[in-house]
Amino acid sequence: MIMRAFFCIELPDEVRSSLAEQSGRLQRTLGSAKWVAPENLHITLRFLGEVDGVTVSEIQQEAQKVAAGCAPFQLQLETLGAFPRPERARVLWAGPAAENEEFSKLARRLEEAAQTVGLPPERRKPSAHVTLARFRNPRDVSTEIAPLAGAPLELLVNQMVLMSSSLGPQGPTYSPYARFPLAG
Ligand code: 2AM
Repeated sequence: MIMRAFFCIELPDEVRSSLAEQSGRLQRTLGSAKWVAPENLHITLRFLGEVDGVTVSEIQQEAQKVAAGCAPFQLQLETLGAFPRPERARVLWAGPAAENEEFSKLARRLEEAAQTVGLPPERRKPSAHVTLARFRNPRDVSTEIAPLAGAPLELLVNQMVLMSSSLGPQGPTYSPYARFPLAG
């Protein structure tokens, strides 16, 4: 068994629909890009890539321990932002205005877990964000970067999800594979 997978935080319906609405508005001004479908909006904790059955079972054991050691926390989505920077954006996102320590801790522990089961290290620093769009060619979105309408969108992060992803011509389809309640 080989599965494309990642750990993420799911969004409550009201946060998802608010982001979908704002994404729809941005779509009308920015146009051509790969816009993330509303049902696919999420906050990535750790992308695993293609993993085999043994790795999936081992990472679940490690994730269990991580979740047992982290307490639920609040996350506020306050602003639009862009990677690597607004003037040459490849990714347009919604997220907190500043680093969230609890998110960073959870992501750091998952990074350790991934390395424990033999996955290669992730070089990118984890940052809490919901990807709204990806641009094939970098573009200037600096005039769009602003606080989110109706901000802050608040969510209680009380579990993380191991998501499987299958890639199709219409884009990815995500299915929750396992859930890990934060119980620390
Ligand atoms: P993102 O959080 O910035 O959007 C599922 O593909 C998720 O894993 C995406 O949301 C994506 O980033 C993240 N991810 C990280 N590295 C990836 C990679 N090499 N390929 C695909 N997705 C990756």
